[in-house]
Amino acid sequence: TAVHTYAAVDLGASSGRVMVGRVGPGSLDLTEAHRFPNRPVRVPEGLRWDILALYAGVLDGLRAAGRVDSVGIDSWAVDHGLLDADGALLGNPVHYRDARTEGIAEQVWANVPAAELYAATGLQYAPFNTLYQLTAARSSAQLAHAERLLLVPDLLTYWLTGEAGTELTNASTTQLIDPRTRDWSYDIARRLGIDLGLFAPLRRPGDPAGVLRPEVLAETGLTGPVPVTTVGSHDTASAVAAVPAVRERFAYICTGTWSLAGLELDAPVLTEASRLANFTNELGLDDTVRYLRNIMGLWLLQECVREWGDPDLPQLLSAAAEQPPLRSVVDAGDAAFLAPGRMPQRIADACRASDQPVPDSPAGITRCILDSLALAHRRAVAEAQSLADHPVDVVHIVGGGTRNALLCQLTADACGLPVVAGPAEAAALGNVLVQARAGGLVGDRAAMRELVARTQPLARYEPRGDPARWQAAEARLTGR
Ligand code: LFR
Repeated sequence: TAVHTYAAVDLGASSGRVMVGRVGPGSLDLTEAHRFPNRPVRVPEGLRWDILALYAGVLDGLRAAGRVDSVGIDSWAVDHGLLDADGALLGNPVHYRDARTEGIAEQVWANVPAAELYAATGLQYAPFNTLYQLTAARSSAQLAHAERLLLVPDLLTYWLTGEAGTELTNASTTQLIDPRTRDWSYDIARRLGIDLGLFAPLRRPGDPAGVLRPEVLAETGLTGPVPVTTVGSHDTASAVAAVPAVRERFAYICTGTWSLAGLELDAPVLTEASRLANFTNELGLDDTVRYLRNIMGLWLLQECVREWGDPDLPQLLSAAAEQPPLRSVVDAGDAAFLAPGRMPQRIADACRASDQPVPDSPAGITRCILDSLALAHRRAVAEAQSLADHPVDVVHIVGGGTRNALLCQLTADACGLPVVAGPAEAAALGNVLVQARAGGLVGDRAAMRELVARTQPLARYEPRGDPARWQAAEARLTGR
């Protein structure tokens, strides 16, 4: 038939899903085959991913998906498993919110100054970049016994196919890739004592990644051969690939646990001003650069909601919409919010420390979070345009946050630009489209985006009110 079917495995920080995409000439639809929770586990040695539960979820999802032409896998970035000489996994992958990287960056910068590191790798400072994780682990027994390091999607691909590779868009989040050559930063790795021999050969979105092993076929009830295709295995790379921008110059915000706000560029911006503004140059599809800033995102709200015992979300959001606007804001880019736990108290503390009213109800705190996110979106979108000298006329919001109409409207208001919201499952769609493109079913990146724009429901939000209010709120945080 003219319609092809693809399984997209998309793992987020709080849930994983296996989606089925059907692509035909001019058609694209996506359905959910299986969704499962991703529950990190705290053991005596720290916070770990339950990688076996995730792999079991992937197998259940493939069984539910049924016959597919190919499979692709994406997940969050930076985290990895270490394998021994027999190819067996050494321990549970460490969660990027684990405390082991505290104080590590300073040790790294003593060897390679932060400015030099940025000029070489283009990566914003985040304590969890793989580079810092490997430095934190340098005298661990596990690393001493490791022969191979596989990033999470590459590890799952290895378990499915028996073939090991390192996908480039996700590799770019390790801080060991040079965004100009799109190859390893050999000099940085050498100076920091990181063994690049741990990494399997680089592969790019669209490359073949093997076929499902016979045991996997037996477990999932599928009939082989079922190829696995390399996609933009960093979820944000897949999500950016599915931004439904057609002709306009656009900024994007990928929303979910994180908000990743920025631009798609042809070349990295490695200036000192860019480093100080903490913008990252991650790699995207087709040698593009994802020039963006990490903002805490809906993590702030997820953690509060967990603390409040899971109240009804739509009700909470409509109560938040009734709250007075911009009463108190916090810096949603602050790494102080990275660790789990006590989030309502930490937000209250931040308001107190900046001499603002302390929100005291769930609705008030929720409004403070959404105003703060919109403000952080505004700042990232504005600064990216000026640092990259790349003006835009529209902001695309993709990912789970598109379901939060208040957040979308506040973002339009704060940015003073129209917002186009959708699709919610952008990462899965980008994953599907790269597989379809590898199969010759869709053309270039522009054609992929046009197909998303034509087939997926999108909502448009016009900016309202006076953007000067947002300027004033920003001044409360920056003192400018
Ligand atoms: C989003 C994301 C971000 C990355 C963070 C940690 O899911 O992949 O892009 O910075 O998770 O890996």
